[in-house]
Amino acid sequence: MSMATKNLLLPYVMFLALLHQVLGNEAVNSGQYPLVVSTWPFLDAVRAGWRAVDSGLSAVDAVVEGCSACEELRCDGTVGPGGSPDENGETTIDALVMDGVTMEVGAVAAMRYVKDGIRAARLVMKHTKHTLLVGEQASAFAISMGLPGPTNLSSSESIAKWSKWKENSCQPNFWKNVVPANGCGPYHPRDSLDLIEGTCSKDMETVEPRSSLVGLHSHDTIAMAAIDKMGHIAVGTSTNGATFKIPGRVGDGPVTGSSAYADDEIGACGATGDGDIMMRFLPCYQVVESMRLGMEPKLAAKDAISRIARKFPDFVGAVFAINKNGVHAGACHGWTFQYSVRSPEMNDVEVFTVLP
Ligand code: SD4
Repeated sequence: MSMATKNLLLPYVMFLALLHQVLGNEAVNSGQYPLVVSTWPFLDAVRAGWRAVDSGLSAVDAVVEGCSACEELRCDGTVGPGGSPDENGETTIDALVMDGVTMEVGAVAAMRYVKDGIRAARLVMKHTKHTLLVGEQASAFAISMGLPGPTNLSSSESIAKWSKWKENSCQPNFWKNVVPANGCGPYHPRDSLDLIEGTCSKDMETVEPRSSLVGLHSHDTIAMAAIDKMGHIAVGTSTNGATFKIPGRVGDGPVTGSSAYADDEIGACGATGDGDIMMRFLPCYQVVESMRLGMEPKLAAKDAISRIARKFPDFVGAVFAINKNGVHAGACHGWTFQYSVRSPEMNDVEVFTVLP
């Protein structure tokens, strides 16, 4: 081939090489996913999610398998049945699943008598046009769709914890501005009684720091994100909420954008901590939207947490963030946070520690 012909062909060859590279990057797994990430060192839950996604199942299947494993294992006592008794000693469940491809969500809140929170959430997503079912109607729906129940969700541990709390005059609790301030209910609004009976001096309230209610073992959620082999993203959460919650209380777990959020175009986020405070800020929606505007996962996570901390300096919580390329990071406030990751270059799940 003459030099002139070579020079003529060179741009064409370079174009072909570039095309191959671009198409190759699109078609070939970059090695950064599949990926499974969860809050806390819930190793077996992440392994279950990983087995699903590594065998070719979807990201939604992976988070359902992962969170379901945590429910069965009763991770930390705060996921699945048998933990976090409410003021009546009952365990109820909040759970959510979100598909980052379709932006469909299914969730259950304050669900009684059914232990399979994440599977119930997926049934809501798959078989209804709703997003969130609550309470006993959520239980009836889940049972009618084939989940086991009705089941007593208490355990000997949850009942023992609750009895001890009753003996301790129902302290700490989630009430404020009520009488009696330092005893068990029934409670009444303090302000009106103050006016009528002048009871304020009788019942001075000790102001509890929030951290006495929301500690490491009274308050954990599994929030899990998965990227499947197709690069699709999903998130799931499951929790039995806050210990000694007022019956009917729903936390951040089933609230889209608060406990978790996923958008295939951008990435995902999972949260844990004081859901009563966190759900006011939709931290996971914030994280994903910040990444959409160009923030790296680390900065997006820190920013979402500091927005809450500025208004509630004693709140306890954390988020993890992943972008669609599998880059992950975490941020926390009020406690040291750990999150777990399984990716193709790891032999097993690895735990990352984030300091406040
Ligand atoms: C809630 N956020 O119900 C949940 C529980 C939890 O870590 O700990 N999350 O408030």
